[in-house]
Amino acid sequence: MLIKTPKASVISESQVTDESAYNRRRDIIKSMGFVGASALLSSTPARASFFGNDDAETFKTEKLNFSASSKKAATKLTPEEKIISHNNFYEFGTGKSDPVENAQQFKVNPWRLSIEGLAEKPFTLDYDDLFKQFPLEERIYRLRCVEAWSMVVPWIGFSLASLIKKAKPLSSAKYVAFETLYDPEQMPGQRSRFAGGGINYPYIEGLRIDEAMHPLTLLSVGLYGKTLPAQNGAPIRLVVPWKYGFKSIKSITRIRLTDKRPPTSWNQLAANEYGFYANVNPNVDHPRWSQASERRISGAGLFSRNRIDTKMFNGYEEVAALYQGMDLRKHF
Ligand SMILES: Nc1nc2c(c(=O)[nH]1)N[C@H]1C(S)=C(S)[C@@H](COP(=O)(O)O)O[C@H]1N2
Ligand SMILES: [Mo]
Repeated sequence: MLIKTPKASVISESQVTDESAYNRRRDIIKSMGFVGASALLSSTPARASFFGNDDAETFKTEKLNFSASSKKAATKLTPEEKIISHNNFYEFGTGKSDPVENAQQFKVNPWRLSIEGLAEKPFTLDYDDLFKQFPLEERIYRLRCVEAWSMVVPWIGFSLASLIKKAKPLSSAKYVAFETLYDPEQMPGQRSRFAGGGINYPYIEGLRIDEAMHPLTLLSVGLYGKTLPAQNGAPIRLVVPWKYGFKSIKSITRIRLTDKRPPTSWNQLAANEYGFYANVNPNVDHPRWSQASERRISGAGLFSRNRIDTKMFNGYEEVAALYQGMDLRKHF
């Protein structure tokens, strides 16, 4: 989300890096089973990766059992190879192809996710519990990044509400705070402020309790029928489809019920640009760009990227009642 303007003298260097990164990404996607990805580069000779390490194993995903969404036929999904190779996950680098390149060795099993704070029955889930404690369902949602691109993703998961209900929240619980894994050994972006885009790790996010309990709010453990790839936030991440993508925090280890509004990572970094609510809103521009439209990442071709109008609440108007009487310019 930070705009980089390279000096003329470094442009040739960054072009070389981009090309190597592109080849590396193509190799990883190929080794994940997307053989078709090679066709994109048919005119470019294979070359050694800038990052080396070409023989390293890629992160393994597994098939999930879930109830399929009935909306599938009606919605044009973003192709899987796009969803898993164009990512924001600053713990693995700030470039769009950094996560797929740098997260392949990420260890997610064992995992511990705790739900704690203002609850009668706090508990912890281990890796297997993430897939077994709650029935899994497919939810096809639009994901709108604050940077004005979007995708349509077939997530698999369960409502955050079912997890929170199980913990029996106290009536004093007004907000829910989320925290991503903190592990600089595995996450290169956490080793320095520069590598991680200035964020003070661990990445933290938050919702009001009524937003958290809304049936659309999902804890996702998979996409396209399988467990999440590392770069998409394995083993478990939040998906709040009516808010900008940065609210959908990845690789969560802690969920805490609290009576105070929790601090959030992007708001800490630039409060004038990223609010706590971050509801998708075509009428409130980012200070540095318009939010009236977005680039929908769709077809597999490099140039099949369409500009479409952005809708209020990303088209999920059923959440409007949550914000009745609030000035959404002030609470952006
Ligand atoms: N921990 C963590 N969660 C994160 C981010 C991040 O950098 N770190 N990026 C956010 C942003 S800006 C977006 S748009 C979405 C992207 O999700 P995707 O890569 O699965 O499309 O993840 C969000 N969750
Ligand atoms: Mo984003």
